Amino acid sequence: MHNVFASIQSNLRRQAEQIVLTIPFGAKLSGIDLDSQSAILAAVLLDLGIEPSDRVSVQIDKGWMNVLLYLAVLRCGAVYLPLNSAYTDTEIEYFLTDAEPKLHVCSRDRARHAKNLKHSLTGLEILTLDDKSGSLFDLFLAASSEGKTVEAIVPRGSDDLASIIYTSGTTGKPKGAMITHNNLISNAAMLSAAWAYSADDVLLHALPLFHVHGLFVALNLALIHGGSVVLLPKFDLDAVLSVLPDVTVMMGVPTYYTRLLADRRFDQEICGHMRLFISGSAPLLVETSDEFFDRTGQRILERYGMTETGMSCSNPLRGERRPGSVGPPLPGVEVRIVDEDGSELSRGAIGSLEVKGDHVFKGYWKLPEKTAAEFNDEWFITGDMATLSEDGYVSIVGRGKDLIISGGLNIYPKEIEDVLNDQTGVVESAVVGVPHSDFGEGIVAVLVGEGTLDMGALEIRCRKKLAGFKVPRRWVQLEALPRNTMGKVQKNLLRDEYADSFV
Ligand code: MLC
Ligand code: AMP
Repeated sequence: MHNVFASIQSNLRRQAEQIVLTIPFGAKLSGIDLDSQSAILAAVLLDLGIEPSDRVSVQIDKGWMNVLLYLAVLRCGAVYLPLNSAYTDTEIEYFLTDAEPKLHVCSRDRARHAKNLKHSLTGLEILTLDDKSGSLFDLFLAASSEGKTVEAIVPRGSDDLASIIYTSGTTGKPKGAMITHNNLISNAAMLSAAWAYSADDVLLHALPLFHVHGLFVALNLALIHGGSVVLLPKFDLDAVLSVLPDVTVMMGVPTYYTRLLADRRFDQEICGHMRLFISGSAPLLVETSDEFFDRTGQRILERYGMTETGMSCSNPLRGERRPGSVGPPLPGVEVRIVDEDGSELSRGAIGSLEVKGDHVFKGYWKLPEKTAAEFNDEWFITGDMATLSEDGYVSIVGRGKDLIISGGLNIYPKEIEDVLNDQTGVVESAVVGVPHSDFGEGIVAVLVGEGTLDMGALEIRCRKKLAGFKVPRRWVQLEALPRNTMGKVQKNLLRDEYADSFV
């Protein structure tokens, strides 16, 4: 049995009577509650005709029903496809057209647009869900009162898909990363071994549930190997400070830690009992790591990964947690640094980071050629530039890909430039990321126009197409973009020029 839900169920049953999921001021569910209620929701999905390998796309608010839906989809052997709640209708239309889900579950305020889509997407069922209502919620209540449930877990092969998560790229449209049951089981096992994650742990979960970090690194690990989870709807400083005394582990993007440090209530006393603070998804500045250590006496444990691979490296739980480094590869992961020709470099040299292991995804949905292009034989090319020290620590020193990471969210300039270049009056554009004191990086759009461009109008049009976090926060018009002798836009010059925009 390779269905990852089987691993989750074993842990839920070990904790049958204990509270495994707590929503502050909301639901509290024991291991048996999560097991039995996900079985009821799975029965609903089976009645709706969901079969193994069918995609179920999900754009709902974070809450206990979100967790149940994730579990129910896995239990049915279907493929869980989470979508950022900030995505616009235009973005959602692309994902649904590409992934061809059988069922799309969305929040009620999204349902109207999704229903319009239904005409163009054959066979798509659309239901709504939040923690207290929605058409899927009604079906769940009805099934519950009728005593409907499923005992069995749909068996899956280790290479079968558990999830698809879309990730953008330097060229073209977002690609669906196909993540298998074995990817999830093996990565959770690696993390649990590396971090000594156990039933005694209580996880503070403030991350979104639509990305690898919140869904797999945090939730999946806790459900398979951990004790309980305190689930906050989002990262809210007051809420985080109020639940900190009740938890033992926190995971977050660097912005969470800089926001905590900016608040004087965050001190040694409030986190003295904490076992572990973990950071990832974006570089944790050495200054942040040091300031955190000075304030709390604890060193944040930084790890590294990506959607396609789950987690690859982690600083050690015991041993040196080295600021500026993401630590050695996890047990079962191999890493190497190569030059432009794909030949392995010696220790200390900067090159392209490649990884290998059971955690590496199966490929991009319906894109075998793009998949092949991201592999160097059996090594996955991460697109990150890194060094490997003599003692085996990896440091990410830059990106080989044109990528901005803002508040832990990946933003590919090409996607924004495509939207800007389509606007009347825009001749060309270059989008760059520059330091941002809260988000790590912030977005600047540099434009060349036929006349004077109306930046306000451009921003509004951008917002219609792109999720809010992708909309540039600074707009600049130039006579011409700086180019090198090959005609390539020199983004490094633009980054230098506008470096002070958000600090
Ligand atoms: C929100 N906004 C952002 C943003 N998040 N802008 C830039 N970058 C972000 N990350 C904008 C919104 O569009 C809105 O602006 C305004 O900020 C307020 O929105 P909000 O939702 O209230 O913001 P806030 O709650 O402050 O959210 C910021 C955040 C959140 C940092 C707490 O983005 C977050 O939780 N990020 C974590 C992302 C994550 O999980 N990454 C992991 C990816 S997996 P407007 O103008 O539109 O109204 C991965 C692999 C790995 O990378 O290794 O883990
Ligand atoms: P995503 O595609 O959203 O999964 O983001 C993956 C990317 O986030 C990686 O390729 C890195 O560029 C970046 N990343 C993740 N963790 C770290 C980290 N600890 N330090 C630096 N960059 C990171």
